[in-house]
Parts: sequence; structure tokens; C-alpha cells
Amino acid sequence: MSRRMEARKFPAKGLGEKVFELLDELSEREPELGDHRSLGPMMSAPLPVSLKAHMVFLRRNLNDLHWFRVSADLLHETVAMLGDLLGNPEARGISTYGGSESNLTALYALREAGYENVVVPRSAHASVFKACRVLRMCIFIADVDEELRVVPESVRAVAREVEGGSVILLTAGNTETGVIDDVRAVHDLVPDAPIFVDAAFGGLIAPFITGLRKLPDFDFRIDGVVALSLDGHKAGLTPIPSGMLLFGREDLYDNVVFESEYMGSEKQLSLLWTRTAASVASLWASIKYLGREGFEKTYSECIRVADYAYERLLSEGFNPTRPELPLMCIRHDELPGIELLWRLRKMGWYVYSCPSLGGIKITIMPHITKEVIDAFIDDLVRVARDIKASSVNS
Ligand code: 0PR
Repeated sequence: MSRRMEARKFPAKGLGEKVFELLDELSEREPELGDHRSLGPMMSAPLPVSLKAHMVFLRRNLNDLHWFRVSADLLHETVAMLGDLLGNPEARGISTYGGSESNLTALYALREAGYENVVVPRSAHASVFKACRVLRMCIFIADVDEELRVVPESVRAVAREVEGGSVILLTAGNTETGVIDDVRAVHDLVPDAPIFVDAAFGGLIAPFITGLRKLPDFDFRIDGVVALSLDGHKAGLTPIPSGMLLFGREDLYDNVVFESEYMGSEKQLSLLWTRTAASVASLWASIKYLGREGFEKTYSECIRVADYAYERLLSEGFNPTRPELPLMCIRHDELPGIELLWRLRKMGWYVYSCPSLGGIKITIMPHITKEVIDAFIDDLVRVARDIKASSVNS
């Protein structure tokens, strides 16, 4: 039997301690999120203190808040700290495994409250469309501008066409360009519709870079915002999974509180059942460790590196989107992004595409220094030159 086939058989005899060595070998063969060539994902290496919190609370079940009371306290404190940051200290909230669970849960809570239609910009994350499909909610698409920011007048026009209650879903930190939808402008035009903001990426960056950027408001300071999500594993320097979903309306929160009589807690939160308290403990630890000052320092530096990348890309003849948050889509007027992407990946750069704009997407997270940007742009320029040369020769 070949080694490959052997590896797929349920082993008759365990390898025991040798598995530790095997794991080291396997890990050597694969890059990690947050290593210096990981430029596409909105993720960095976790803070050591956050990783420690994750490990310490890994064996606590956040589904049993009665037994795991310390974990329950961490949840409540984290919700309160985030509510304080985002304009509603009274906000209620739950821990999730990330942006897609938050989108699904928020839309579920809204659907249960009677909103069956969702008005959403074309540029919302794929998990939003997936959630609507799972929940059988009707989607109505609003237009976006050339940076993929929602056009508020389009939301009004679309919302007018919808019969019955509709909710508006907006993004703070678009997946392909990083822009923040103008939530206030949308609320002013459609004041009666509840708004859910997917701030998976921007939620823990935007509040800390106001010294360097003039950004649109997106949080509970705007009356229409009834729920908001953010992810520790995108901008809180936690390990995966670490999402949070906050509700500004008690009735929506109540829709994600379920019966759980047999566990002694009577109530359980969220769409999942068993889940680790590591998710919330890791975010709690990052917030406590960094504080406002630490977040400001960390993400201001990301913005400075993003601005550096933007200027250098322009000078090399590329056409990047302006990095409102530390993320950009790099276009070239003559070369398709997808071709650049595959060549860069072959060279070991973990980059993504921004299909809506035909470019490649990079996210400047804390592990990305100016030196990494220089090495990346040098390779990008080389790749562009090679593609041009091969098209001239063919
Ligand atoms: N909302 C927005 C705006 C997102 O960009 C994403 C994912 C989600 C929701 C879904 O979040 P979860 O993946 O936590 O459920 N954006 C990530 C990104 O573009 C997805 C990702 C993460 C892709 C890690 C690759 C990867 O290695 O970076």
C-alpha cells in the first residue's frame, strides 16, 4: 500500500508521542497567517497574551454560562467595553466564531423581529448573501461607487420598492477596498429602517485612527444602527475564532437567547451550542493589554505603512485604491489582476484578488512593515514587466 493510502486508513495502532514530531514536520511545510508574506487576509499573528488567553480558556464552554462563571464575566466585560467604544455602553452582545456567524445571527434576529427583506450594497461580503440564502430572506441590491462604497440614494430608491419591513446591511471596512459605507447618510435618507453594520474588519481599527483619517461614523452613535459586528481575529490580534455581535435593541438580543433547561443555565446564547470561551477570552486579553493607546499606536502604524505602499505603487505605474483603512485593491491599467495574483502566489506571496475591480487585494496588518512592502512591490513590478514582455513576444 502506498504511503498516501496508508495515511488514509484509520490506524490499527497509535503512533503515540511520534505524532508530536509529525505535527512539527507538517507545520514546517505550510505558511502561517501573519507571517511576512501573508498580505491578503485581514489577519495578523495573534498577540502572545491573546494566544495565552485562548489556550487558558480553550476548555471552557461558553454555552454554559452558569458553570463557567469567569468566562461569562469575560463575555459581559468584553461586550461592555466594546459598547463603550462604539457609542452604546448599554449594548447587549454575544460572542461568535467570526464575521459570517455574526452576519447570519444578526439577520436571524432581525428576521424574527419581522424584517424579511434585506437591502444590501452589491459590495457586501459573500457571507451576507449566504446568510440571506440560509434564512430565506429576500435580498435587494443597492449600487456602489467606484471605491465600492454604497450609494445612499440607491439604498433609498431600492428600499422604496420593497414591500414589508426591510433591514439595511452596510459594511465598515469593505473586503475588497476597505472603505466604510456612509451609514449616517443612509440613515438620514431611510430613517425608519433598522441598520446592521458588518464592521468585521473596521470595528476595531476605525475608532483608533481618527487622528490620521477623517472617517464616516458607522456605530451606535447613529440612531438607525441596531446591531454591529466586529472580529478580534481581523483587527483585535486574537487567534481565530473570535467574533462579537452587539445589539442596540433589547428585543433583537432576546431573539438569540434560547432555552437550555438540561444544562442548569436555563438560557443559552447564539445559534451555536457548545463553543469555546477561548473566543472571547482572547479578545478580552487583547483589549486589556493594548488599551485605547495600544490600538491607536498599532493601527496608526498600519495606516502609515499603507500610505507608503499607496505612494510607491502610484510611482511604479499602478492604480491602487486609496487606503481609507489599511487595505487596498491594486489595479494595473493594462494587466488583469488575476494574472498578477497567480504569479505572485507562485513566488510565495499570499495575496487575494479584488474581483469587483479587477485587481489584487492587500491588507496592511501589524506584521507588514515598509521592508515587506518594498520586497512585495519589487516582485510586483518584476511580475508586471514579465507579463508585458511575454505578451510582446507572443
Ligand atoms: N465580513 C467581512 C467584511 C469580511 O471581510 C469577512 C471575511 C467576513 C465578514 C467573514 O468573516 P469570517 O471569515 O470571520 O467568518 N474576510 C476575510 C478576509 O478577507 C476572510 C478571510 C480570512 C480570508 C482568512 C482568508 C483568510 O486566510 O481576509
